[in-house]
Amino acid sequence: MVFERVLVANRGEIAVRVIRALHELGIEAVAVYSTADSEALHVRLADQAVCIGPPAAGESYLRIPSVVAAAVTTGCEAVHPGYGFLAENPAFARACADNDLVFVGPSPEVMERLGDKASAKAEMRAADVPLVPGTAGSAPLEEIREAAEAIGFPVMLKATAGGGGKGMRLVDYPDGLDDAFAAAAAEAEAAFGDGALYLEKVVAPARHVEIQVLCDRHGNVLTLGERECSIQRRHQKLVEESPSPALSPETREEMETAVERACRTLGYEGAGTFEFLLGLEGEPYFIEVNCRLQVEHPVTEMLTGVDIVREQVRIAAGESLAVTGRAPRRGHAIEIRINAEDPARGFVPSPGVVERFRPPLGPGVRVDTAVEDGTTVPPYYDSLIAKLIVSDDDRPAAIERALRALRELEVTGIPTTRELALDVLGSDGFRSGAYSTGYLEEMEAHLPSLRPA
Ligand code: MV4
Repeated sequence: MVFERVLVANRGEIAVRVIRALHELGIEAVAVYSTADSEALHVRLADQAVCIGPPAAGESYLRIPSVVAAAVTTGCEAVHPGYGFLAENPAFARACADNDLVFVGPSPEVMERLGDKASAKAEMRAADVPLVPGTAGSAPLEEIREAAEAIGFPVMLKATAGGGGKGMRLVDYPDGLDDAFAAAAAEAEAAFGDGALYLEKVVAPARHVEIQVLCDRHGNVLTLGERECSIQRRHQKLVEESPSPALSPETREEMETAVERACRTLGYEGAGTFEFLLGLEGEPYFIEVNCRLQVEHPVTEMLTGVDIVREQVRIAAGESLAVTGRAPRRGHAIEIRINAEDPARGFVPSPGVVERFRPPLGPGVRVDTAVEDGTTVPPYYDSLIAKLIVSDDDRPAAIERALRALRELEVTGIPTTRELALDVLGSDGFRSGAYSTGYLEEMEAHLPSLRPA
């Protein structure tokens, strides 16, 4: 292996996940931490740790000079950004390169082209990936109005700099377009410093399905199938699974072929995720690319046996993928996110001290977490405290295993989304597989954990 020491520019369960991959490759791991995380598991598992600032992420995990300095002063050769924080920041990737650090991810140029959603769509159009009909790029109000009249209402306004639903507006009628345009542009300007908008036809009801890829710098591409991510609430995913109950083998192959073509056109390197909406007939429409490892990557690892984080590091070191084309898959995998949130209070984050954390064990069960008995969950960061991932021979068996494991999981001291997940996995709608992105909102009145006590 080309690397001896790698900086892990993250915290929580994903920092722990990356440190494990590094150690298995015989690589030393250097952690960074804020003063809120001095006792954290990722700090204890790392071979060295550097304090990079106070609790606020803007003054620690998001501060590019501090993270780069931590890598340089400890003699690291590469930086793994995890997800969130600086993971999709081209300026960070560039700062790494300027300091002779290998950034584990695509080039800053590719990140820039794909980070702009309108330009990402242009790249995908060039590679013949199926797109949602709409404007060719960002456009002024007059042009958007013309396009909306041509497409027909309802339409969706989206921020080119957006993602995760920020700066997005559903417009039902022509009357609402001016106000929605102004509101979405202002929201995008405030959130991203860029108010540019583009227009799309609305896909509804829709399912959210994403394709995982790994690409090396020698032109090899491995596609690892899809993850179905439609069980979400306000753009926070709760359950992910693979295979998607909504994908025919033909559509899956069509999507994987299209994504492979796009990766070659782009010169993509590293792990990436291509997000699609699936319409009522299961027809795919590309929406955006994520240039990073994703929270739900273990679903694919359980399904394929490929260690995505290990491959990311090997690719960054210039090695070739051992397997290319379509990754072999077996059975069915499901991930359940456990968040420190209070369902009784509209899912507000509920940080605090975890009194007891007893993870489930047994066949086909994996838990990714940085939480132990007595861990303090700080209020400054994401509320994700653990991911439970299960796999089994088929979907019904995987659901039963997930339910068994969820019942075994014990978290005391703070409220979590565990009960909600039990309700969802036990519901007829989830078991049928015929759910869309509106499922959780539609089910709210019927799920016991969501009824006020
Ligand atoms: C859409 C859509 C319907 N039609 N685009 C939400 C987050 C962003 N990444 C894309 N999103 C959507 N884009 C068109 N043309 C519906 C959504 C959407 C959604 C997408 C995936 C998962 C959950 C969602 C929840 C609400 C809306």
